Amino acid sequence: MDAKVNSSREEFIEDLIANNFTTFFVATHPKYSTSNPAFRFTPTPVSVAVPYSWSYADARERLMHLSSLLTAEEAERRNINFVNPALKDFMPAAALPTLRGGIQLLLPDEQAYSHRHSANAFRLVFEAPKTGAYTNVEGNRLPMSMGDLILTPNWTWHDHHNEGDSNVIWYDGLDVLFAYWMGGVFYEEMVDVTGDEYQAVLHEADSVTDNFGAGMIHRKSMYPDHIPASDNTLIYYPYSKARQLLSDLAQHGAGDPYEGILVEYVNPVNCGPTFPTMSTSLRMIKERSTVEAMHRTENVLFITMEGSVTFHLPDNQTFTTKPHDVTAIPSWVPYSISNKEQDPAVLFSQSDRPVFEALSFYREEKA
Ligand code: GTQ
Ligand code: FE2
Repeated sequence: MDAKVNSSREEFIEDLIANNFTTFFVATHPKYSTSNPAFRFTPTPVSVAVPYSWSYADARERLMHLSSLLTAEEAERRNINFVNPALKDFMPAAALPTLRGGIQLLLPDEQAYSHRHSANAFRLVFEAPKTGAYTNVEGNRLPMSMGDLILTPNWTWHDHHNEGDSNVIWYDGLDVLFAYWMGGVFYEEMVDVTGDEYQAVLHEADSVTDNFGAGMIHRKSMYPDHIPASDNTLIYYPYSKARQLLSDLAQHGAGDPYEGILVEYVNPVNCGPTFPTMSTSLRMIKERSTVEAMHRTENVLFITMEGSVTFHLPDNQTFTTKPHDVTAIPSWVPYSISNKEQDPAVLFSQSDRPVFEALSFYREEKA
């Protein structure tokens, strides 16, 4: 190719990009190709995010510091969010492309006023007083004890309260990044709708849980496998029941080399995931055992609830976790999880897999 053609091609490309156009040719261009994996179709998914792990001790220290600078009232929600280093410059508070995670604190006698939003959210309790901490979801007082899972589905009113004698700290998981990128975020404060800042307590938690037992089934029994969830009325899953189920399954020899002992929190109406956009599950990895690596099209945040595990990723990257550490695995990144300790480890996970399944983008493959 002569130099003149070459330089006019360069000028053409620069003009195109400067005027907000593009062409497939840029995908193979030495200057532009590397920045454009979404344009040049890759044989398998390449995530915009990177794997990452946040230590609870580091996050908690900053949350406590924040509480000395800001009252719960001033903060609206006093939290520290987990930010994926590859996303921080162009996505708001994203742990993964679709998922937000953070920890939130209420000191004794504090409360966080009622609001509702189109984004689905859940709370997973990390530290709580013996009694007195709760979230009110649509009038239901749902107590917060270590490991309890509380759902605040799309457009449900929720306010948080700490009437106990020590701090309550919980993990907030949301699908709001997905909603944000689609243009689906709506939000409302209760005071603007009703004039009240908080909801009245209309029911206690047993009126929710007594209808559905543990509200969990062994992942292997979920059938059909890929139902998108709609409204889930089971908004409270106490840890004691979930943990007992894992122990029972372990006792009976359950377990899968690629999953460990995996139970999924389900919407009891259709046995589908907890939210249309997010699934939540709890997994036991037995002492001195390893869960083998797979590629999966899901963005998943793991929260170590008990024990310690090591995630093994490509290029010899490893993350070793302690309780309440949060580990992000983007789509298709293969990982194995080993538990080298003398005790079982328990991991909670928050995944956007229901979105992939509903849209027929779900794939998995042994690594
Ligand atoms: O507690 O309602 O971390 O609405 C982000 C958004 C917590 C909450 C978050 C929220 C909440
Ligand atoms: Fe909220």
